[in-house]
Amino acid sequence: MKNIDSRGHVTGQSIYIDDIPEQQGTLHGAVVVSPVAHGIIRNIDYTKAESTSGVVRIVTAADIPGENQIGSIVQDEQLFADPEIHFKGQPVALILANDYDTAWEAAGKVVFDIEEKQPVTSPREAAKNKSFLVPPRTFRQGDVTSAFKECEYIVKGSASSAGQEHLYLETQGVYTLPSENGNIKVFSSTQGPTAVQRITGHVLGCPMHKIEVDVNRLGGGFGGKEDQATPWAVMASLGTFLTHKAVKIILPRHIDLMITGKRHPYEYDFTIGLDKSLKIIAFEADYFQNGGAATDLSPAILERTLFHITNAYYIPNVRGTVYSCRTNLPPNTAFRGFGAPQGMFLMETAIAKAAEAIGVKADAIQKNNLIRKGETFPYGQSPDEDNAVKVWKQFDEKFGIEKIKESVKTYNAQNRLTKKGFALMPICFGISFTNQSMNQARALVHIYQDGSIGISTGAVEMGQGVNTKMMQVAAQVLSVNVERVKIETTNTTRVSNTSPTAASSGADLNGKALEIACNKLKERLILVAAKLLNTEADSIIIENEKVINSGKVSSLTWEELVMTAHLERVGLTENGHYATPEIHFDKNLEKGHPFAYHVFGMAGITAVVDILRGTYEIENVDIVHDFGKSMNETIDHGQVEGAVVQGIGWMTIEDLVFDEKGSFLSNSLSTYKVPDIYSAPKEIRISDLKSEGNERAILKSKAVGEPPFNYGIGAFFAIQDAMRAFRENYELNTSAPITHEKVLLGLYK
Ligand code: MTE
Ligand code: LUZ
Ligand code: MOS
Repeated sequence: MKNIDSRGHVTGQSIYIDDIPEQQGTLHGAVVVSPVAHGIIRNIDYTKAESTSGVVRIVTAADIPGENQIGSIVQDEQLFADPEIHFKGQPVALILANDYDTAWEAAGKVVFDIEEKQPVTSPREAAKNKSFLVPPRTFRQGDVTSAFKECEYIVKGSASSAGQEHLYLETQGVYTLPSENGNIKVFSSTQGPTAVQRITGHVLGCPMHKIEVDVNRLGGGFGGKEDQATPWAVMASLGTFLTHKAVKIILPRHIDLMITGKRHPYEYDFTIGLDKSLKIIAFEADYFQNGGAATDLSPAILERTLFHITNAYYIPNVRGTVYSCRTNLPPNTAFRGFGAPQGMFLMETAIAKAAEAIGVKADAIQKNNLIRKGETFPYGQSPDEDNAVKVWKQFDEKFGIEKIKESVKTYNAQNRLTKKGFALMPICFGISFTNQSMNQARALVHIYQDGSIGISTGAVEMGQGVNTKMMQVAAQVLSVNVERVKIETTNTTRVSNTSPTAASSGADLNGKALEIACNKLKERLILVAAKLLNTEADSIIIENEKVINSGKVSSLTWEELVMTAHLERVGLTENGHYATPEIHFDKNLEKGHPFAYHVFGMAGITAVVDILRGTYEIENVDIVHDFGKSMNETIDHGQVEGAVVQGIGWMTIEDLVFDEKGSFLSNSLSTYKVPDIYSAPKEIRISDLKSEGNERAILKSKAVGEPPFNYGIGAFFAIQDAMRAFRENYELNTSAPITHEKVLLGLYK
């Protein structure tokens, strides 16, 4: 089945927040933001803004009827800074005007009097001051101290990885409508409708039932709208609450870039120890996460880093500690991978450094340490499948590791001014929210009198194709043509208490809930059919819209069956509730079984470096990926391709630059480069791992949204492998991204 949104997207007919027809009298909101990163507000002068023609009202912290607090895990983030400012770009007020231009122009006329304080931007500096968002956490397995004594090789080092801007094509936005009795309808570009509903209620001081959140689709989220779509929705709702008018806020791109959080930059210290046979015996590391000025999702991201510190490997002795450091940057947030890429990056860096010191190729170490069934990750769970090893084997059969290495060698012998490099990147990603209670979902299904079907779930469509997958689930379970199925918007009035669509588990959780609801309806229809055909329920099946009675196709059509059921007063609406079974985790022991299953895979990346310019291209990416039994290969391959390109961007050209005062300098698309069609790999070949799939995955089709992001990490090592072909004594640069500038400097140190 094709993605149902493809046509609308390419013809411009898909509806995003800014495309919703405006109600008469709609006000436009502009956010007034702090001009400095740290300080105390002495005074704010709104006179010039207020007197701008077209400005209707200025909303400040003083107007909040409930609490000026939007923190989700820890309540440490104000909607409007009052009186202390913690990052540059922090919202302090909202200007409501008759049109968009007037609102943003007036926002620029606000005059601040701030007592400035020294900002902190480095996580190591914050750690020195013991300035943490939450206490550090440590995962352990075995005993590293005694294990290091047994090691033949011990390599120590430091590393860092930068942040990353989400660059969803649709910037943050919301449209709120007033309703009677103070009720508010919120159209939000959010991955978390319930978070918007709950926090709006909290700030307005009203129950959640007064707030209806509706999400049609997002023009991309990538985690950037898991938590950080909330403030704008709350501000607009507050505007509607105060003025009884519709309010729209759409962040201009440069404001969105400046004030929203990004992927967490990390700094790392590690020690890795191997025996003579290249088995990794011990690994020890400290991770300094740059959390920014408020907690946001940092504790959950910290946790996912710990779950992935050993990537796809079994290491008997491990100690990893993550420090969540408070700095004066915008609060960093969820981004595809959610801390796992940082964990995997350090593991691969440690392996590459060890390989460099020992004088072997990294893949000799990688291959030798892949995790197998029965072996445990530091958090106590074992993989259900031997897929790490299977992936490696299938990759070698399909693409030929030695063959690729030989061709790179030959190329380098024949070319002086360009050099090729190659790296392998195995991955293993745990599927489930690491917070157990979030692993639940609901779905609502109506079968209408004419046999058509309307489905609602808690899943949010953000380009990943979850709506298409939901329609497939309903059509497959009810065994009807997919044309009969309509997917409704994601709406808190129809489906309540949703987890955000995140952790790659949107399709699994909501699909399972939907499967349950559809099965209940199907059972009921079978009873009706049995009565009509004068037989027992267990001799009836519904298949491709036909009723089959003891193996024989009856004359009863789907439409007749549905209408009869309705006339017989049989309910044609059902709810499904799903909670992932068996998962658990003990935070005191830091052990348990947090994941429904794991997704495995491996990429081989070939890069070409221009020796004179320091520029590079990613020539090709070969992948064996564990889709389970993919329910939609077009969508799933699209997810892998998009994720790979995004991962490569993080490791190569995307460079966030802040100055020491906490100002974001690369806040335009001319200074912050994301991969475009020219810098994307010339070729991506994807081979599906031969697999039976996994029962915990929807229709055995494994979650695919985030895991393949991590393949991009291979580009960091492939590029430096090419550099070593030019300069034999080149030492691995462990600071990502490996920009063109760094390559040029590294070639001619
Ligand atoms: N694909 C597109 N096109 N746009 C997105 O915003 N977000 C990613 C991934 N793929 C994203 C995407 C992230 S961060 C997640 S967690 C998953 O999609 C969420 O959707 P799923 O749970 O349905 O896979
Ligand atoms: N969000 C979250 C996530 O709240 N918990 C998670 O475990 C997670 N994992 C990946 C992406 N988002
Ligand atoms: Mo994705 S980072 O879980 O939204």
